[in-house]
Amino acid sequence: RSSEAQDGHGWKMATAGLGSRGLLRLLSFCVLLAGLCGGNSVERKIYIPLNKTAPCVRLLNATHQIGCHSSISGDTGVIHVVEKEEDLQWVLTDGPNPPYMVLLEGTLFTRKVMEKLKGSTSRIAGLAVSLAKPSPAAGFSPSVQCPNDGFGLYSNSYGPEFAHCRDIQWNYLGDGLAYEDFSFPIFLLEDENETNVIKQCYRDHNLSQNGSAPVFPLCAMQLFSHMHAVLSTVTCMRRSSIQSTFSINPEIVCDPLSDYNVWSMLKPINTSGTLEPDDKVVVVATQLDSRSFFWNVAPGAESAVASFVTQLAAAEALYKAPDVTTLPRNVMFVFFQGETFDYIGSSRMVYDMERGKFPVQLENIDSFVELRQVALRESLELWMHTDPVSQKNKSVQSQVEHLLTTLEESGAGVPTVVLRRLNQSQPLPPSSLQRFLRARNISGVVLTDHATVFHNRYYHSVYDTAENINVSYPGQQSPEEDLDFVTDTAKALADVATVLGRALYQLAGGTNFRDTIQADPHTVTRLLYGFLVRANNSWFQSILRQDLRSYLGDQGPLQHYIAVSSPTNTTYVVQYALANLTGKVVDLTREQCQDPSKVPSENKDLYEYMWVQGPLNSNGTERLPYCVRSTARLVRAVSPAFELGQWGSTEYSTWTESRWKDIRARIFLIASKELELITLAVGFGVLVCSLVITYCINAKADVLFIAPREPGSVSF
Ligand SMILES: *[C@@H]1O[C@H](CO)[C@@H](O)[C@H](O)[C@H]1NC(C)=O
Ligand SMILES: *[C@@H]1O[C@H](CO)[C@@H](O)[C@H](O)[C@H]1NC(C)=O
Ligand SMILES: *[C@@H]1O[C@H](CO)[C@@H](O)[C@H](O)[C@H]1NC(C)=O
Ligand SMILES: *[C@@H]1O[C@H](CO)[C@@H](O)[C@H](O)[C@H]1NC(C)=O
Ligand SMILES: *[C@@H]1O[C@H](CO)[C@@H](O)[C@H](O)[C@H]1NC(C)=O
Ligand SMILES: *[C@@H]1O[C@H](CO)[C@@H](O)[C@H](O)[C@H]1NC(C)=O
Ligand SMILES: *[C@@H]1O[C@H](CO)[C@@H](O)[C@H](O)[C@H]1NC(C)=O
Ligand SMILES: *[C@@H]1O[C@H](CO)[C@@H](O)[C@H](O)[C@H]1NC(C)=O
Ligand SMILES: *[C@@H]1O[C@H](CO)[C@@H](O)[C@H](O)[C@H]1NC(C)=O
Ligand SMILES: *[C@@H]1O[C@H](CO)[C@@H](O)[C@H](O)[C@H]1NC(C)=O
Ligand SMILES: *[C@@H]1O[C@H](CO)[C@@H](O)[C@H](O)[C@H]1NC(C)=O
Ligand SMILES: CC(=O)N[C@H]1CO[C@H](CO)[C@@H](O)[C@@H]1O
Repeated sequence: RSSEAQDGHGWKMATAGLGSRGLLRLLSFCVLLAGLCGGNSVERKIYIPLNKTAPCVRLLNATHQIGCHSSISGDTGVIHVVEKEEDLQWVLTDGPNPPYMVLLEGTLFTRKVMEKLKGSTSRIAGLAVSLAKPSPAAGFSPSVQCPNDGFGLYSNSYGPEFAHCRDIQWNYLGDGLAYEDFSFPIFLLEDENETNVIKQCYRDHNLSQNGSAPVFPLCAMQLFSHMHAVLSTVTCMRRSSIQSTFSINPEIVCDPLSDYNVWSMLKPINTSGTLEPDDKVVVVATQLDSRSFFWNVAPGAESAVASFVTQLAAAEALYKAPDVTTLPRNVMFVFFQGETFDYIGSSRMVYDMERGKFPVQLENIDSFVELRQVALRESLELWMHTDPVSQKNKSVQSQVEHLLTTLEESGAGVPTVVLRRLNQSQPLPPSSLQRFLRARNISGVVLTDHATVFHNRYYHSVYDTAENINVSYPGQQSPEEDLDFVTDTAKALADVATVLGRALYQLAGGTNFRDTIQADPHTVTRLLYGFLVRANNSWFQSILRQDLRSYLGDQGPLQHYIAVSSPTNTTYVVQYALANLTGKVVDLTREQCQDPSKVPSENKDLYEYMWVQGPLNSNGTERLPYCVRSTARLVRAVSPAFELGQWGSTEYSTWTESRWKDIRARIFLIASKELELITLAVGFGVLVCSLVITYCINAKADVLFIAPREPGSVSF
């Protein structure tokens, strides 16, 4: 009985300081706040990952770093949508919650705006750029005005009047953004729906009304694109090489941009040896790669695809001529990779030719025809560019003259292509031929759709898509119908391919069948569809090796960025397309096809053998594979600078790509700094409060919790 009384007394004692009412209030307040803050921090943790983005990454050359990077734990900022230039004011000066993550409308992604953002990095955490639809009307090219300057033919010591594009700024729209160094991350939002998710989050939480500051919580974005390499290729390669001498597990921070060139010969040659000096070869070349500001986004419709598709179609047409095996000269088709980055592919081929590491030598080259951008012809004209400096030599000049006349004759039979000469004192546009002319004065011509500056208004940008070269399909067609739908662009390119095929036939010494050579618009349209619209189509599937299926991706076009893990998708698909168009189906089993050395009639020195998937059978259940024999091969395209260990080379491309660990983007809600402080303070209060209570309870524990009496003492 007395213990009960003591009990109540003890409880009163413990709470005497606070008063029982006060305690109750404090407790309920604590619970309430904890609930509120707890709810808030749970909300804060709801991250929405952005699934369809492309980052801008860091690339390095001998002297500079370009591109973007974030801090190692990602950069975070409150989202602010910038739809017109005036909106920048908020981000740059007015907004009270820096740093900001700017969601920039595609049309505003210009040098002018970017310079403003670059100038106030303390207020900018990063940038997400949405795609402009339709493409910016004024044109947009993040490349430079004088592409590959310094690595082509003209320099202060050779044709100085043409050096640094003094004569013509070929890519006059180029603003050079893709060659700038940014200290914050920049991502491309590829999916409109995701952009809308972000905008909605912004509208719900962050929209400022009447210029007043929005209320927390705010919608924020976090971008991760931390880059390991810094400063320059010289720095990062030296670091890697020092590590690899001292460590078994060196940490590599950058890799050279490299891939493979695709090439084939009209008449098979022994690739284990080299040609005799008096074997003559006509070279026809184009480039495979393109780029944009963002990593692995390189649609390159006009800057690469249209021309390599034309060359593939010309190859098909020429191989079909009945007397190709008896022509006095051979023809070599070559597709250079990495030309975008200071001529990686062509400089490597010239390097290999000079050192006898390639079956064809420089002295074997009789003439050189190159296709650059050819899809945007105005009024039928195809322009023939030649080099004025090498033509100072009269013998070179007469060879070039012969080349141009041959082309003109071949064009005469095709009314829709008008070949035009240019002023003899006009320099070559950026082209692979320049790398060959650096080594030897060969007679060469570059064919383009532009007389002076590029017609391409989206050179090396994300907008150089099928739309840019007017490839479009009537609606309500199935993918299979689109694949075979002959577009006007395909017809026009097939005409160019016909002219090219005929000219090559004649340059190779053919006479009898020139006018029967005809490129197939059907082939051109399928290739355009495959490379620009949907690579994963029935034709591309049927011509690839089974293990290469995944290179076609799911939906959509291929990207033509050279990259560091090779061969890339484009390289393989072009090689297999070339094999399909110029090769023969041979009757070999799978084992024989994979190792033809045991078959007496076949020879691996002369041919390449591919066991391809083949088409689906009639009921669509299985594929009918077969063996294709062709001369379509790959040859390494790594800049000689890395072969030679000259990482500071000014002769060869030195571009490398930084490595990274984590690239991703996400959005979430964040609380204000004040709210976070309050949360902390309340948390602390709760802690102190509970400590006090615990102490009191503990101090009076003997009173509060009466130890069970000894069983023996239970009386009454
Ligand atoms: C990205 O994918 C995840 C998982 O599929 C999904 O929860 C999220 O909503 C997606 N992000 C956006 C912005 O749609
Ligand atoms: C490296 O790239 C930067 C940026 O484009 C350029 O200014 C510089 O001249 C390049 N360096 C070399 C050696 O090519
Ligand atoms: C965007 O969402 C709409 C409706 O939800 C859908 O029809 C459309 O296919 C989506 N677009 C993309 C690119 O996912
Ligand atoms: C914004 O300003 C208008 C008039 O200037 C006013 O009617 C409105 O209440 C303001 N809204 C807010 C959220 O302050
Ligand atoms: C190709 O050349 C190699 C080395 O010169 C020679 O061994 C081989 O027999 C040649 N192959 C053919 C088919 O001529
Ligand atoms: C002109 O070029 C040819 C080779 O194409 C060379 O043999 C000749 O010596 C050159 N002539 C002059 C004057 O340089
Ligand atoms: C070629 O261009 C030069 C200078 O650009 C000019 O002087 C010359 O008249 C032009 N020739 C022709 C045939 O247009
Ligand atoms: C090509 O010819 C020009 C002019 O005739 C000459 O200056 C140059 O050195 C030659 N180039 C090579 C690689 O021989
Ligand atoms: C390229 O090939 C890779 C690897 O097979 C594949 O994952 C990727 O989706 C392909 N890229 C495109 C754009 O199709
Ligand atoms: C090329 O592909 C077409 C269509 O799949 C096929 O009919 C043809 O036999 C192939 N040709 C070669 C040489 O592989
Ligand atoms: C499909 O056709 C193949 C022969 O082309 C046959 O062997 C197979 O049984 C057929 N499958 C079905 C489900 O009809
Ligand atoms: C000006 C402003 O506060 N705008 C919005 C910001 O987000 C909050 C929270 O969702 C909204 O209530 C505001 O209207």
